[in-house]
Amino acid sequence: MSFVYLSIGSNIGDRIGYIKKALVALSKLPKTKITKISSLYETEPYGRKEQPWFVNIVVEMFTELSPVELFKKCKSIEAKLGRQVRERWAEREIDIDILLYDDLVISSEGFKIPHPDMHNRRFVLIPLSEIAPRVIHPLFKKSISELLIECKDTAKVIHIPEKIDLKKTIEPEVKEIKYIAIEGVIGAGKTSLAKMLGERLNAKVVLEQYYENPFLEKFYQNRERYAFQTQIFFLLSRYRQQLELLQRDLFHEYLITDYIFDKDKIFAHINLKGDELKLYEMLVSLLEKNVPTPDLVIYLQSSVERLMFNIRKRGRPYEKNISEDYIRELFEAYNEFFFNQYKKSPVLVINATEIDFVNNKEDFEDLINKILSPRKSYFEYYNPGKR
Ligand code: PH2
Ligand code: MG
Ligand code: MG
Repeated sequence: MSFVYLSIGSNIGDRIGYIKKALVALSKLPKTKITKISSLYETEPYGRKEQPWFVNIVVEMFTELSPVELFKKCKSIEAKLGRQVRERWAEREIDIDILLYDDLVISSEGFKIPHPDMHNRRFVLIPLSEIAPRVIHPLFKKSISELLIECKDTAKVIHIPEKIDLKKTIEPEVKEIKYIAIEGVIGAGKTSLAKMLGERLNAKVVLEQYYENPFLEKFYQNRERYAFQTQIFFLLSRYRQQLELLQRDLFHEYLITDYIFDKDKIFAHINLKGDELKLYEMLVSLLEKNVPTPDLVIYLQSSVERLMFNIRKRGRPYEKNISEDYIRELFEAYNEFFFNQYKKSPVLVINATEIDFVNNKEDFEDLINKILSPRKSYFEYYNPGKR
């Protein structure tokens, strides 16, 4: 498998339309996956000036095609999209150029990798530095960011505001589930389910780093005194971890977490008030824009009695001071949150009071089937009548 970067441009007709079609065609290439797409840029013609402005993007792909195979595929996509034959440097319906192919250097007549002029072109370096700033150019041994700083090109490159989501153009009609988050009150079995599901689906599993909060033990002893510190620590560490989730892992089809970012709000609303809550909310509204949204949330709903039983059974030292009242408060806040407030993702509610997916194979299989069945059923209750 190799990483490649392509530059795509168009300066006649429906320029963005051509770029979208090129992306769709590239996304269908065998043994190839598009992994990143830059924003769209409107760019002044580089080289021959008297021609219309271009729209350009850069994409990152993972491929098993050889450089020559990929080059031929690019040419045939250009032809299929209706690129007319004109003289060199003329306007074009669509142009797809290979910029980099791993750190390969190929220098045969008419076929060169890296693209021999890429370092001189701002319409290449600006979008490329958006998605691959630290990638090293194998000839100059400099990063893309460095090449951009040194680039002498003065042609204008204008970022097109992100109203058009290019990723959507390459997603299949029915979006498969990729990111599953598991939620529930402390003691519901989130982490166990995340691990089991992860193993079953060969998923990348990211668990909340709970024990690291240095305020947590004190908080359970004196909630009022330590609420703000505890909450801000959780918020920022969850935020950092969420940003890491965005680095999607190409070897796993599924990503599973044992929490959602929004859980932080549930806890904050219970534990903070007044100015502290306001300050907290200002911070959240800034941060949450950057956080990925799960394709499915599994809400493990358990009775307070069962939750207390589980918490005592697992005996985590920092949880020994959790009161039943606090768990009851959380139980109610979670229900309110998932039944009346959370609208970002479908929520599959599992009644975990009665089922035992850890020890009971049938319960676990039932659950898997439910998760993998078509989307609309996520809104149904897994275990109606027992809510
Ligand atoms: N492509 C060229 C020549 N000049 N200028 C801009 N702005 N964008 C291009 O894609 C472009 C160019 C040759 O392929
Ligand atoms: Mg070109
Ligand atoms: Mg070309």
